[in-house]
Amino acid sequence: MSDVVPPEVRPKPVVPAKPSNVGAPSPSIPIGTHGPNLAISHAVGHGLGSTLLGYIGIDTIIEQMRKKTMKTGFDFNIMVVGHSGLGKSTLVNTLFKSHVSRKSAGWARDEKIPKTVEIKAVSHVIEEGGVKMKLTVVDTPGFGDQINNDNCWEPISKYINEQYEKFLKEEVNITRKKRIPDTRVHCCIYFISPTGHFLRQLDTEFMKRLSHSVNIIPVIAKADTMTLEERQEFKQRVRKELEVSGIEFYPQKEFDEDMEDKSDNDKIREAMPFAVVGSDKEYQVNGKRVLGRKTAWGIVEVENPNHCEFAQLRDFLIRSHLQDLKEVTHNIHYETYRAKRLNENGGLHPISSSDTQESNL
Ligand SMILES: Nc1nc2c(ncn2[C@@H]2O[C@H](COP(=O)(O)OP(=O)(O)O)[C@@H](O)[C@H]2O)c(=O)[nH]1
Ligand SMILES: [Mg+2]
Repeated sequence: MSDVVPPEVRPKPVVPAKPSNVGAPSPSIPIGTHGPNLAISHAVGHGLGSTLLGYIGIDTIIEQMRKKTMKTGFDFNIMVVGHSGLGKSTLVNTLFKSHVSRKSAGWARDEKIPKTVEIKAVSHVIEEGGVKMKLTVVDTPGFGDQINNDNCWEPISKYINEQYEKFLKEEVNITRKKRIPDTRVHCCIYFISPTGHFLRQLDTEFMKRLSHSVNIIPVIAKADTMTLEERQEFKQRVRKELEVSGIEFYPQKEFDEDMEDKSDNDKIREAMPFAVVGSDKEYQVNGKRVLGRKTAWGIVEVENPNHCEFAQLRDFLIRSHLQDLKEVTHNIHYETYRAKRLNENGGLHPISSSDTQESNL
């Protein structure tokens, strides 16, 4: 093996342009005996080092992944839970700036409170900047609306597990789909009543039971019905109660990946539960059209951080943690379900594709 490679002028990379930070010193072991300039990167092993000899193009993986995602799009499944009238449908419409909730074919116009918890999933494809997101909103009308709300978390838990089961069956099929349709719930937004008092028993019961199978994001609904002081006090009280009850909401401390993650997520955890206001009506404020709620005293602007914490929730949910929500669902919640199922079954037997149902979402 020839160890010493004479310095040579390498041709410039054809695609793409070398980013400015390429060529900056990277961790490498200088091989002192073979010449003053030769350096071989640790990770490259017996190959020739990338540091000195020119641009390889490893960083283009990002662009390649971007192109793939643009082509295939991605699934995002969001569930809303809380008793009726707390603004669940409105908030989802506010988040996605369109009528993505309560728009299924066959959804009764004069929606009555169901006698038991119902689960309704409605999907839409939303496209922005050439990226397609298949959004599924899972609504749970009837939750907490009965006189006796015992076990009303059960149908929700069943739905969540059914989606894991569907995914698992697809995975163990001999002939697998190239892309398994993902109907697993990536996050469950839990709406807390803006009572200013305490959490209801149902709230703690639900979150306790479900927090190990889905990412729960608690929010305080209709925050415009409280004064700023009441809101702050209530938030603090809710945080304390969640801690005392041992409820781990998303982002869970134990899944912080490094110190940077921890410090970012600590800030989010300290600000949760976000006190939100939803609206799908637009108003003109200072020459700009904004989503807001018109009251006798003025307009509550949903995206104005001085008015409520909707923007913080939106940034967290979509702009910074959407990918992580999907990863935690897949790597932690689904993995737990999968391991349990495979253990209890002595290994799930492969099933033919005709045995599984096509996702109808
Ligand atoms: N004050 C206030 N009212 C809201 C808010 N969000 C929704 N609403 C109103 O509350 C009612 C119920 O909202 P909806 O989204 O249907 O609640 P859901 O039953 O939880 O889906 C509607 O009249 C909404 O206009 C909010 O943030 N603040
Ligand atoms: Mg609704």
